[in-house]
Amino acid sequence: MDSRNEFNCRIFAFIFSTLIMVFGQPAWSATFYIPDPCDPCATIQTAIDNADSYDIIEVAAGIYSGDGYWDLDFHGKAITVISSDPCDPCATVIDCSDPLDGSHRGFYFHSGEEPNAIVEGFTITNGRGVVGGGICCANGSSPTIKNCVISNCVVTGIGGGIYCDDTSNPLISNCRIIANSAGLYGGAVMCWQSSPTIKNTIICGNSAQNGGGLSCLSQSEVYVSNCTIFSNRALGGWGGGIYCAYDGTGLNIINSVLWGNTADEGNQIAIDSTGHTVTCAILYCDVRAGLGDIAIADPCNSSVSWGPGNIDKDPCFAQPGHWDENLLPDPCDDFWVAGNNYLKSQAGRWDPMANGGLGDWVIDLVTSPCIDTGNPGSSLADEPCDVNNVRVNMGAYGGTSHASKTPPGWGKLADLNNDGFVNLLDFAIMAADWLNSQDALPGDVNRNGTIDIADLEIMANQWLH
Ligand SMILES: [Ca+2]
Ligand SMILES: [Ca+2]
Ligand SMILES: [Ca+2]
Ligand SMILES: [Ca+2]
Repeated sequence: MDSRNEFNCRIFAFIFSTLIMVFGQPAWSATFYIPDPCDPCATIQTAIDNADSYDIIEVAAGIYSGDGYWDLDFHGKAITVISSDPCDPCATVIDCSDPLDGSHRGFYFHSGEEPNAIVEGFTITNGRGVVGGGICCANGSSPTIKNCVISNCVVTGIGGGIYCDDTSNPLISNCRIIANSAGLYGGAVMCWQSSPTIKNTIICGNSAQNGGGLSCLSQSEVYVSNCTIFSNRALGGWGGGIYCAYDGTGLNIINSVLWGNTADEGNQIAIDSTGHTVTCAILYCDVRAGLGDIAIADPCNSSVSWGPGNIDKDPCFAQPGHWDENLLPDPCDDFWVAGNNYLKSQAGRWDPMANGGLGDWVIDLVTSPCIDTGNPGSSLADEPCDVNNVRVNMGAYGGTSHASKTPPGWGKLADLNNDGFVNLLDFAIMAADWLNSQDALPGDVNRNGTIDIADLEIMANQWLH
């Protein structure tokens, strides 16, 4: 290539990358609208079939059902399927219920999709089948699923809401996975040799035989941050909230709430490690009954890395949902009555129903112990900017613009182990990582990526408070 051509190539590459940086998509990408005013036969699936990389398919509010609106297949494309109001997933519904009793799910990713294959802002409901009632990710498919509600999906096998199989590592963020069920494993999410990241997500009111909420099996390395895992049930089995089993499986959970889950063994978490190696790290979480609600089948093979910063205190949800036993004691016909899992606060809690349904901040009589007790080194991200807000909250709304607010004097930045005091125990946690540079280390209280004298100075100022 002569120097002039090389120069032109570089200019083109610069313009291309600038366009992607500025607009998040190339300027020549197309947007398809569903319904399409020019083509009454167009469906979400025909739009996907006609789309090229970086195209967007925008779906208007409404309830969609039938061929072309369920079992949606991206064919490996890097496209975005988004509702016209992605902040209100309840307005745009993919209803998989089939009057002919067929089995359908919302999305089927099986062509190696990558994180730039995006589903955003939908409710996916009434899916049926054997695996993955709402969404199935298989064959190394790792899409992004955000701002979605996945509810009332039922499978006879595994993964009532979402199934991840064979090195499929989706990002699941800002979702609500509610009232789904699986006959065997993973009422909400099932992972088999897959490593999803699940963040800012509510997993509640789901059920399965094992792993009422989440099941992680066979070389799955699952990352859970800022999630609320509440009132899921293992019916006659292990792991009400989370079930982990088989060699090489790892569970990493931080800044999350595990509360009110039930099972025969391991109400909140069960590690079924007989003959297998399973690892589990839990830090800055509110776990009901603490280690007492975590069952380990074979402690010689597996371990729980516990803390720092775990607590066992009523999270004070604004309006926790509950199971209705449906007049009969048999749990199989019970149904979930949805609530909301915002944390009560004397300084302000977001109430989506206030102000005539537009949402507004309201004041409570108590403050949740999950407010400002997340990892001191974690970013506050989009939490309300306020001088009293010194740490990220635990639970699904921590790090979001709807995180409950911090009363004056409530947050203790340098209380690294959440025992209410700043003392030698906290210093020991900071000292263990001294001069280490890594994201979100608990002792990095000024959150600049390194633990050094500046962090120690902050701790010294709060010493013995
Ligand atoms: Ca019942
Ligand atoms: Ca906070
Ligand atoms: Ca402390
Ligand atoms: Ca620092």
